[in-house]
Amino acid sequence: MSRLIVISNRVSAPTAEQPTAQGGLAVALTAALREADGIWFGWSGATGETGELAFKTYDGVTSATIDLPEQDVEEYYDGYANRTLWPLFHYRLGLTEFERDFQGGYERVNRLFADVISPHVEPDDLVWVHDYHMIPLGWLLRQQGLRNRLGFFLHIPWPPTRLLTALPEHRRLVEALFAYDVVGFQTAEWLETFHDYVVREMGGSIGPDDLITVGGRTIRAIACPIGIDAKEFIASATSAEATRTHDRMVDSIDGRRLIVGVDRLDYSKGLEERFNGYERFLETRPDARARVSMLQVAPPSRASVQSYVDIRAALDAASGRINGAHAEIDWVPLRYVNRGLPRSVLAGVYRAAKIGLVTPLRDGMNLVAKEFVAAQDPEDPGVLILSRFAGAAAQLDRALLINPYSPDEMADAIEQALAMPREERITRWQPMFENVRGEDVIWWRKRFTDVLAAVALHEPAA
Ligand code: ADQ
Repeated sequence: MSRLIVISNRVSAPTAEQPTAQGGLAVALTAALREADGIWFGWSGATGETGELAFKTYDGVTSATIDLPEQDVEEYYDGYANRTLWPLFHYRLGLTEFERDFQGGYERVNRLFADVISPHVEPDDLVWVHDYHMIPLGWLLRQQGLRNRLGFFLHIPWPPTRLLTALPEHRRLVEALFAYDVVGFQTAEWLETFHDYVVREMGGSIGPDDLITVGGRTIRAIACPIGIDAKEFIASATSAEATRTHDRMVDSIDGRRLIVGVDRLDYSKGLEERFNGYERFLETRPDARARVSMLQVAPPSRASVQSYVDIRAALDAASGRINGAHAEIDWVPLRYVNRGLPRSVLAGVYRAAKIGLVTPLRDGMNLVAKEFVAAQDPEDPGVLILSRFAGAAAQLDRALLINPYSPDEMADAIEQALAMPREERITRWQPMFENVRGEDVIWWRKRFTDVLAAVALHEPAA
């Protein structure tokens, strides 16, 4: 069996300080790394002079991290990753910054990763690179002479060709993807937009069996939707901690129905539009105060980037406006909490909710939607209201799918969910639950690595 090498911006393998893997991706990859005796490489998250890779082995899993100088963090991470690629790939051209220095930092850090990692890769290893921070890494590893099977998975959407071409170095970025043997996207939709670029901009051709050829090089590009650690999450929804949280939530809403939103505080998650949709519901349904209460949990992220400071200020203003206009002495329409919650508490919150509002403007997948489905009581499940622009909508198509830009559609969907009879809620929830349980994160990891393991070793160009 080949070893597995995972490379991503940050490493979330368990350590002595943090012994349980955090999040589905960490769980799936940790299990695979343990089985395959692999290594997970990435940035330590610390700034400082770049020294040697720091290796740590905990509970059978080895991680290797490196510090990055402040300028690299500013240009590569805050800059090119979070101020250029993230907004562009989420269709937000107006928020995208085009700075040569950012691109320089991005290439420098990718080159550094290639330099420090390649001596640790053995010829038989499967190498799996993750996400938009590391697109050129495969090409740089090939420059070091690596002939290994190389895979890349994009966790975020692939943008339409007409948007992507606004990036001055778009061609160079996409060409680098052809150094990999397998490139994975979350949905068939992102895969199709990738095909469109390859055909229009590169004169490539799309063949059978997920094959794509450009010039003399053929790679496999697949749709491979990520899932959650379903088994663990389903179990945690009925744990003592989740049950305590559930009861606490139910007590706090005094017979009303709970609407819940849980997101990283990011403009792609459509939080401002969600608040506006809820506000429209309150304005147009005078009896709303007797019927609902909303909880939005959104821990701040990427606070060193101005657009994140701006979205936070906009949400503070919107929540203040909504509560100012609609609160009663004994009722607050919107509880807005700016911090993360432990997973079992989160599971209890989802289970107490009658409506899960998951309304990103654009999202590669969105695991919150899957967690909400997994946490429901099978006898009395809540209703998922899901943005049609989330990757998850392709699998969770029995949710109430809405256009998150429309406050009226959102208000109507809330009304429809509140009125939905129990039988219909069960009929909609059941197939979604089967999907979340079947296509979980272990399924995803296995599907990707099986495709990767089946490709032939790379032939260097003659
Ligand atoms: P993210 O944009 O970070 O990830 P998402 O899939 O929505 O997004 O959530 C990631 C995790 O964060 C979920 O497990 C969720 O429970 C957790 N989380 C969010 N808010 C939380 C809170 N307040 N407290 C505790 N936990 C919280 C990127 C892409 C997504 C893609 C994932 C995985 O943007 O589209 O689904 O990668 O590929």
